[in-house]
Amino acid sequence: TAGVGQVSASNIVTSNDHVDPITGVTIPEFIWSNLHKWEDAPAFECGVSGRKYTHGMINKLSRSFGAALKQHGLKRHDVVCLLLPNVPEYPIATLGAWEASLVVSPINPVYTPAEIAKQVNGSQSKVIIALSQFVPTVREVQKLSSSLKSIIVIGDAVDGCHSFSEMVKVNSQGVEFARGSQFDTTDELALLPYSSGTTGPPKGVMLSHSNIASNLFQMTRPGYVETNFFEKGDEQDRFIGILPFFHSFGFTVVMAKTLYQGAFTRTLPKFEPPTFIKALREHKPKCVHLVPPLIAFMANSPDVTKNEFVSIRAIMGGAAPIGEALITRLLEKAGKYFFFQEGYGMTEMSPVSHILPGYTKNTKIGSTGVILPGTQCKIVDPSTGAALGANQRGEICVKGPQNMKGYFKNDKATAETIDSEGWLHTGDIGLFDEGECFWIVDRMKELIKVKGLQVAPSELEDMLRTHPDVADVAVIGIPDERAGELPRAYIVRKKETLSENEVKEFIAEKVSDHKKLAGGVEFLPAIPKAASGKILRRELKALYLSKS
Ligand code: 4UW
Repeated sequence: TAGVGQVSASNIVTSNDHVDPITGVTIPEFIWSNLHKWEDAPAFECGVSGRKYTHGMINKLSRSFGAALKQHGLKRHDVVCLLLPNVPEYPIATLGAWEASLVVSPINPVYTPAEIAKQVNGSQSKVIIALSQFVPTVREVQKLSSSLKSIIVIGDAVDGCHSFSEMVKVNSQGVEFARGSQFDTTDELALLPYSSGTTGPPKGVMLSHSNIASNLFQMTRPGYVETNFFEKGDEQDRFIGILPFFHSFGFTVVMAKTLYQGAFTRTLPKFEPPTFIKALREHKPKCVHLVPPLIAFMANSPDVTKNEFVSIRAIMGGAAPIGEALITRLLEKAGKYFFFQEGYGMTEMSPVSHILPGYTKNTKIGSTGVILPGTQCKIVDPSTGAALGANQRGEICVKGPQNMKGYFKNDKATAETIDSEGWLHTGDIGLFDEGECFWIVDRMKELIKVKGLQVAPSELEDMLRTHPDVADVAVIGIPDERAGELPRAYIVRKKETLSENEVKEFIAEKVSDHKKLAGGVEFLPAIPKAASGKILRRELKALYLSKS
């Protein structure tokens, strides 16, 4: 059966499905390998404006865009960042950059100029591709960045910016595009998303062409992703592109997989209940990819009825703990069989390592499934490093062709995450049962997940330390029904007059919404710390839970 693994004597779980890493081809070469089968079929459609592109158009326009980027003087390994919501042009910009041997760094478009500048400067991005309406924000970013040289706008023309719609008209005939035969694709950098990993501030995650192509191949082996019947003569697979493409889940599993599988995705630039429900009704998705707050919306909102589930054969969820109760409620509401497929991933793993395979047919609700083909996993006792057997809790460690090359210009953080044997230490606590299905039970790393998006405590702590009345600080995530978690600050103040509101405002003016201290602020005489100086976040969490 697809997905069943094998536990070795040394407690390493290996997938029984063998696949070799995808090497020797770029991501575009890999993605377009089946283009002839669905060239004229629709690929992406904007759920607001109706702008629509076929697979063949995405292929052609991305090559033109790649040619234009080359004409622009951009050279192999130059970084292009994307400041875009989910729009049908997202894959054109991404694949165009790859065709031109460039590296893509996706940025959350609701970030503040200071947050954007951090990623632009960290990644040394030379070009930013943004919606025309974001240009005022980008101008602020330019004041904070020395690397950023030019702006490409999607939408109305803006003075001083290059026009995406002009660039996609460039003739790409005879242009030499990146070819996997020209370099080592396991080393060639393709994507540079930002993630804080297990500790510290957000860092550039170096994903190669081979990382992403391998992950796409692994997750689409028969039995894992249950919806692709297109090749078997069935109607085309349809998705809703609501999860942000700047995040690894939306980027690989929704956007890139749409192209690789010949699917048709309706993109939604932001979550608004009416457009989301309209998309479910009109687009008739076979599979919807969701994070827990969206699953909660579908399960709880009276505006979502049985009718919205008619076309759905699978809902794929992950990025934060979902919980059996919520999944059960969702299945009951649908009033029909659909397969709830939980996945587990991390930006650093391209991102997928585990998927609940089709054969489980909702008998393993709450499990994140088995390891992907070509991947190994072990559960390690964090204090001894020993690999543990079935039903024992420990840190999840993963080895596979989807593991990142490392963090950008940060060998120390890389060495702390990937050990000398190639195991990536996820900072998550989990276990596997006798059937080798895995369960995520806790998180030992600092990371806070708000609506499935990362919030790095150290980023907020560093900001708070710059406040003149703050002596010491720690930020943790507290549980929240709607968002999953919310950031909460514990502060040792220098002046008794410093108020909760002042602290909240101080942060609110610097960060995007999901990083705000919506979990509150509490003042303490001292921050609990280990002898090493490390913040004892568990004690703070216990303190919070004891009072709530
Ligand atoms: N249960 C509990 C889960 C789960 C989870 C992730 O922002 P990042 O780096 O990356 C992601 C990626 C999520 C993802 C990718 C592909 C996929 O198929 C899928 O499921 C359908 C999900 O979120 O954050 C990584 C961290 O997010 C937590 C966990 O702490 C992990 O280290 N996380 N999935 N199912 N927690």
